[in-house]
Amino acid sequence: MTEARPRLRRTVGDSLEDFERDLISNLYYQRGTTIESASGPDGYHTLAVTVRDRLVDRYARTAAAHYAANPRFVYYLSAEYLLGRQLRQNLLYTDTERWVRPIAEDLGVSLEALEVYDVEPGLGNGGLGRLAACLLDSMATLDIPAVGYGIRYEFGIFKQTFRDGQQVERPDDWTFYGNPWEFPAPDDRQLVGFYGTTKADPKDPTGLKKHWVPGETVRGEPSHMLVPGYGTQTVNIIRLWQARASRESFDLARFGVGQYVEAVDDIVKAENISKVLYPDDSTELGRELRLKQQYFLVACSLRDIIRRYRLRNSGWEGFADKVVIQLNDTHPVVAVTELMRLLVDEHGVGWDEAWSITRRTFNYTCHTLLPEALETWPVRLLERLLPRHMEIIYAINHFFLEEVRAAYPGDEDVVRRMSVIQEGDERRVRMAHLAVVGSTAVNGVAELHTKLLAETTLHDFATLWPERFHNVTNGVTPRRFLRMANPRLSTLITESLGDEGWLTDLERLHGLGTAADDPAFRAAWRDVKRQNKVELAAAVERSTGVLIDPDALADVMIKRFHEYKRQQLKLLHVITMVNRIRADPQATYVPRTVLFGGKAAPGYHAMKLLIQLVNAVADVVNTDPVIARHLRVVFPPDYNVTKAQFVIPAADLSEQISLAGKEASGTGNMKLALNGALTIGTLDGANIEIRDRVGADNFFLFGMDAPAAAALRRSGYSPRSFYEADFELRLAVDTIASGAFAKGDRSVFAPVVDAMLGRDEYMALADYRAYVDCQDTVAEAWTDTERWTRMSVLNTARCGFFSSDRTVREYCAQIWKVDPVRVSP
Ligand code: HBZ
Repeated sequence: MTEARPRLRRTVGDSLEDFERDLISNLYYQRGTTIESASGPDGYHTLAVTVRDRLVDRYARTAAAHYAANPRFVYYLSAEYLLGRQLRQNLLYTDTERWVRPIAEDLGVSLEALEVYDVEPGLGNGGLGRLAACLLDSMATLDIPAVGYGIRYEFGIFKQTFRDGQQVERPDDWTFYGNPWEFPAPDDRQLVGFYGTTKADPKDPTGLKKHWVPGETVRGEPSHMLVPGYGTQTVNIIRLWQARASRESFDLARFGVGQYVEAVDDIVKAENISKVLYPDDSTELGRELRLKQQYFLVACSLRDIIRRYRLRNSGWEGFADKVVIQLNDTHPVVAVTELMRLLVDEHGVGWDEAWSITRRTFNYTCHTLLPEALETWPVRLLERLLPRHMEIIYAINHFFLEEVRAAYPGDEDVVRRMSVIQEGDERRVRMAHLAVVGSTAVNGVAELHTKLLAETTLHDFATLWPERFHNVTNGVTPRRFLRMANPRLSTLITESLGDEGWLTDLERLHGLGTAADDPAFRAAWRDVKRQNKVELAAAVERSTGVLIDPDALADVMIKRFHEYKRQQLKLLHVITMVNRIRADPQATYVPRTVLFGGKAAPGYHAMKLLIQLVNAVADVVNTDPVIARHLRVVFPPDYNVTKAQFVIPAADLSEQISLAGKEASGTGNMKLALNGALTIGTLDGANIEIRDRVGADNFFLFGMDAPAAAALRRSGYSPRSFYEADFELRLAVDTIASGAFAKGDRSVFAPVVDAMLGRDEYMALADYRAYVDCQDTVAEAWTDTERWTRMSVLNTARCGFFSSDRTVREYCAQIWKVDPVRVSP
């Protein structure tokens, strides 16, 4: 390997003195203030850039090493990233926290006080966005050359507040005070077209090459954030695109005549593209804008990928050897057509060669099983917004259906089912089909999910191309979700295992297995959990005003509100506990705190009403002196990555109660088990793999499995028959219907009751009895403290598999075929 560039000089030192000097210098020369007059935000920003600069050094060396090695790169395309707070992470990854604490103390501030200014970039909705962040962390940690591409939404996921118990969404103006972690890179801006017309190329006899004349162009301006690896020198980047109007968009003439609003019309329209993250698909509004976002991300990123490829390579034959693109769900799938367009129309590559390159470049991860969550776009919308791409889709589909017809002569039914175009009153493009057709590998995110994908949603494709289908079970980064979130447990683990090697080799947690039998270790384990609960209790009191008992069983359900996840089932259990206490206040009960966390999509009315019901039940429970002696229900608003890091280490019981066959994987389930919470769960998603590993004795299983649920549905499911057959269930549902949680008003929560007794789409009532009985087993188990602790330790000890490092290694081996590039210090 030759060094093609001059040697890079290090600019920051690595001693405490260097760090302190840089802090002061940054405060003066970056922030323009002095120690005496610095505000909290001044302190935070100064610390942030000082820590960041340590990473810039590594980034420069990473870029040089990558340039020299010219390796195959992974490009991760995702509409969402939930990165979490950056300050603590970067202190840990640069090992500078040990300096910062004493320096801050000297200056009379605490790290905790500065951290309140560390705003989490909420550029995602839930599991899919957080998975993207975990994978980036692990790729850097494993020295995998990678870039994440996303959108720099001006407003991230909304802030959730409660007014009279109802969810109220407020904008998340996350960059209001500036973001010290990002670097604008205006030189790498890209132009993106929309609308317009296409023209045939008279010189092209095949008719497959065309010329697109867009009717509108928008600039994409990138900035990047650093993604450091843990325990290594590699620092990768995530590149985020922001939409900017082209310069001509400002109408000076109109402005001159006082038409101030009209003068900036085009600017506003263009910049709306990256204005706001879509809070999933539940709202019909703004569909066109959402498709625009998707194409904007794809167009900017592909041009950037090609630019990077050309820095060291020429010709197109080798493109797929240097570039592998992972499509995170269907949101960026229009990339398949964009790469075809770039190759065929703009770079003159023949269709067949372009298709071979494209197919070898892309891979697709599916994150759902719900048919309604599979994206489709109206043909008419695509024809208008992306006319050339629609033509390319027709051509891809034409050649693809020829292949299908060759494989199944005379079977037009299979052709109709597999076609990229869905026929009907309104013809639509099936993005998942386009993704499978245009990819080398397709993967599900847990074993059951992959199996069900191949058997149901993508059955025809898995039959035609079995070699394309893979499973890569999700994982989570142990750095953020164990080491950072749970420093006490981490210290205990390190003491027990002898060193911190487990942080990058999580299977080493198995070493805790023997410690589970040591009463002193168990006592220490309990002590950590209790301290975490004391801390959580203080935070919960601050945010909700409700006092919780750190000695009560902490029963947590933290995830997006969705019918299939079945928060309604958890609520029926809570109400059953209430009814039991009311019926027999003198009996002994295991004290519990039930903690809910999660947002509902703003347009998802059923789930917003359920949130209101949770809050209403919490009110009744927490203010009734008899009930509150045994039970508390809390719902701290605005669950996000930061709050997850508070709640997860304090949890005793992890609620993973989706209807079997509906949750693709789950990742919260992994984070909680890794932190020693016991799971109560169905045989769904990755729960199955968690249970396989921690052992059936250390997992509270209940309910129907996926085949049983499917069979019940086929046989004609009647929620009412379950309601009528079970006294406690009837009482719980009737309690809601009676208006007991709405000051006697029966109408408020009537839709919840109607949904339960009418369709009960996710069969909560069918699993109710098994669930409540299983919760009784949980309560019983809780009373045997030593046994519970042992189970808790074994959960942590046996969850090493669920590190996202393992996930990334599997992607590398099965799908990406990339090798690490080491960066020397
Ligand atoms: O992806 C989740 C799955 O529900 C979960 O089971 C899995 O563990 C996780 C990671 O693989 N899916 C999502 O989070 N999906 C979304 O957030 C989403 C966002 C926008 C959409 C559709 C879905 O338009």
